[in-house]
Amino acid sequence: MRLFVAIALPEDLRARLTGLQQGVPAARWADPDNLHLTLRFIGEADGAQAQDLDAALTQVRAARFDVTLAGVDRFGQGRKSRALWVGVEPAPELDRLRRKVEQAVQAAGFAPEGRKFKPHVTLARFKGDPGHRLDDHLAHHAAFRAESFEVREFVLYSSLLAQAGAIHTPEVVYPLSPPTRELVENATNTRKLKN
Ligand code: 2AM
Repeated sequence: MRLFVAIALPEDLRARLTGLQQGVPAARWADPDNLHLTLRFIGEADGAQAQDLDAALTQVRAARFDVTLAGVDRFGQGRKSRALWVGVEPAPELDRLRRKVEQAVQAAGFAPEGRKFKPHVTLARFKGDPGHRLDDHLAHHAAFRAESFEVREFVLYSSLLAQAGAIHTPEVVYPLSPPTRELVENATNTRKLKN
């Protein structure tokens, strides 16, 4: 199985992102159903490794948080551009979740991720030179900013590389914790004490 851990995007946000999936003829646009924010690419794993991974990810504890997608950019330069993507506004909670997921992945026996985390949502990939149309696209959508959304869970996906493109299937969903009543009550108590 080819696995990765990611944050799924709400349907209305994915619909909005499809508005950015045009105007670059050389682009191989990602299927709108597949648009996601990768936390960790795992790669090939057998059944036992997948079970260990699931057990470790189940231990991850984190609270819900908001994420805002903004800006467009590319991986690679000029003729060697490889991907067009939407960026993510800095969110310390996202980095914290990413670190916890990374710890869990390593606890399950996988090698550490060598690359720096650059949160993004890939819109398109390029095989050849995308030409000036990619520059035009980046300039035109530079000010793109979506409504923020609340991340309530993260997902372990399997990815099947098919002729028509990758098919991503959610295998396990890991909920993040909601703000608890207890915390609200504690906050009230604290205020009372101070008064
Ligand atoms: P990308 O969208 O930036 O290409 C599933 O393939 C997900 O894992 C993709 O979102 C992809 O990110 C990410 N990924 C990270 N490293 C990868 C790799 N070496 N091969 C394939 N996908 C990778």
